[in-house]
Amino acid sequence: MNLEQLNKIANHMTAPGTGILAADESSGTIKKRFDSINVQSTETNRRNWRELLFRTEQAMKDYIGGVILFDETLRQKSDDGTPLVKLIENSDAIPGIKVDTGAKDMAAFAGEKITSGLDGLRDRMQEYYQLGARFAKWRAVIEIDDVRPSNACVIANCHALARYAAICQEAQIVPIVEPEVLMDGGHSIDRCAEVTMAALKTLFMELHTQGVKLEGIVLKPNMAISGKKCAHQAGVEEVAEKTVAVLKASVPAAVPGIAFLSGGQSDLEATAHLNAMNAGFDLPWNLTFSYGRALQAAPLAAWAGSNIAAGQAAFAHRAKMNSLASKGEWNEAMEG
Ligand code: 5MM
Repeated sequence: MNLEQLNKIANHMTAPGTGILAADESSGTIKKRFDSINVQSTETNRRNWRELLFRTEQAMKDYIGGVILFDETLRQKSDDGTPLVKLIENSDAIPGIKVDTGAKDMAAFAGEKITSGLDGLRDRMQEYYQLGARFAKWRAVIEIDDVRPSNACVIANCHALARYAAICQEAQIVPIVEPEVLMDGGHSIDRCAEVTMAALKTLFMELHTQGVKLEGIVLKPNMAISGKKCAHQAGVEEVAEKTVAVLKASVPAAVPGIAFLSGGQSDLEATAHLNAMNAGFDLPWNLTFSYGRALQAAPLAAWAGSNIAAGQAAFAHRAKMNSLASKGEWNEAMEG
């Protein structure tokens, strides 16, 4: 393993002003997104949508350091025969691949999930590297209420994340490690912070046990945030302060970059929270975005299956706003 090279890739994707586009929706998820704009989820439409994003040239060059792809997209070509991976590389962004095979029901712990995909992963990694992927992503899903998550759920998911990360590094691929504590539910921000802290502490213990080099990973966590149904919604400053406190207490400084998921936050919330953290705190890591919905919701609605220019303009705008937030230089007036 060439750790210096892994570290360089992790830093490239999370450098101030730069973040990651999560475009790795699995077939079921992209169908839901397309349903919302009445577009059929065919292979061609999925290709057209993603090509639109990757051909937003200036925004891709200026603000996007990495793109997470689904297996299908990694193999697709545009109408003129250019592989989509090539479009990403041409804008100096790095192509990556989602390698987990989804969150499945856990045995013995009703209502909880364990992410699958370790079987055969070592072999799949070789092919993904040949196809151009230089980083990968694995997402664990942790549900939260008064009693959940169980220790079993947290430990099993963190163990799987660590084994995945070790396999990635062996194949010279940077692992994005994503333990997502969901926003769904009526829990308070303090309960979310408590569970997120426990998950991250377990994760870094497992990463250590499995021999993963922290200099060659990117962490993709949730923010500490109120549950969607919680009566009291914490404000921007409280989210920033509590998220930074959790991260500082659980993420070693050797990690080069932390790139948040948006998790169902509105576009503006996701940008404002990231900005407040970068503007208000001295941090030992790069702190940026790896957003799916908070980067794609506005352009998807603007595109609506046919309006390429409007879709690209909306994507360029959100990417720029989040780029500014990754430097703590955003304010709401810039939203126009
Ligand atoms: C883009 O969505 C990713 C894939 O989701 P599925 O496996 O459910 O299809 C997802 O992992 C995403 O990368 C993260 O949840 C972050 O996306 P958001 O929308 O939360 O920023």
